[in-house]
Amino acid sequence: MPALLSKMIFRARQFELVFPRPALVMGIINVTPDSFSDGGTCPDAESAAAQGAEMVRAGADLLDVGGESTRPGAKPVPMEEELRRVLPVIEMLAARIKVPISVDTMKPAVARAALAAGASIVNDVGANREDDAMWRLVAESGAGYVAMHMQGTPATMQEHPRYEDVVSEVRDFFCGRLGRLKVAGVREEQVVFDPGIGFGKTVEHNLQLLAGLRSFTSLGRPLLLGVSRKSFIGKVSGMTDGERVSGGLACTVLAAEAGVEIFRTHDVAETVQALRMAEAIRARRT
Ligand code: HH2
Repeated sequence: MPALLSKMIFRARQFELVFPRPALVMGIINVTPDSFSDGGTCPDAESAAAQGAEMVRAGADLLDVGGESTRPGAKPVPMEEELRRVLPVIEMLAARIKVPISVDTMKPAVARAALAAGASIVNDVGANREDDAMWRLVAESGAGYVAMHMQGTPATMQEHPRYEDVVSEVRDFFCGRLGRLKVAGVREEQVVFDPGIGFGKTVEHNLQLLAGLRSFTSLGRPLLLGVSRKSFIGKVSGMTDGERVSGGLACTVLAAEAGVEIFRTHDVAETVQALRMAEAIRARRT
């Protein structure tokens, strides 16, 4: 928990999260056959819900349920299929666990159904959209909203990522989105920002964003970061085949130091352990 941070509130329907506080861990449940790291590990809703309950036991503060892979080159999933994948899992989790459930979707209709099924946060990797239907839904439902930066779409984003200055362009994007969200009726307290590691970025862009995280903290909203098992970790470390957990933990500890409050991860127990150690040491700094 970095010192001297001013108080922030993140509201997501019935949940109110007050910062500064120990960093939060968001466990990833991908109900997809093709996610880059854990695709196919949840063959049915029951096993996905069991995995979510296990993540909560391991210390997850939030769960993120997704039914459409956004890995580079991924093809969009039809709405009916995405609904079929995520809704039973969200319903089961809402009946079994008490932590906020987020739905990882770019489709307003999926978000609407997920909120009705018990989700309280919309994790929108498509926050670079122009259409405001998602934001009006967030405004009317009182859901929390993760506004993630992406250049392009998952199908094309890794073709030619291009920035003059990736940190200031992502920062400008956040400022601009906050304005658009407010016009749509979303309150600032509902919003979390995410720089979108790997979404229309080269390895160098990802590293520059991780090095520049502090410049986003002055926006006054919590930051969420998703580095878990991503390919840039293998490229930097020269270990392209491994699961890349340790490299992700290094990013996590440094990002927590820079003021990131929420970590989206496949590896909940490891991430919780790394964060609690870093926080215990930081609390003793003079
Ligand atoms: N990364 C992925 C998916 N959703 N949401 C946010 N807010 N931030 C991220 O960094 C992020 C995200 C990609 O990871 P994963 O879900 O493991 O893979 P896939 O998209 O292939 O299902």
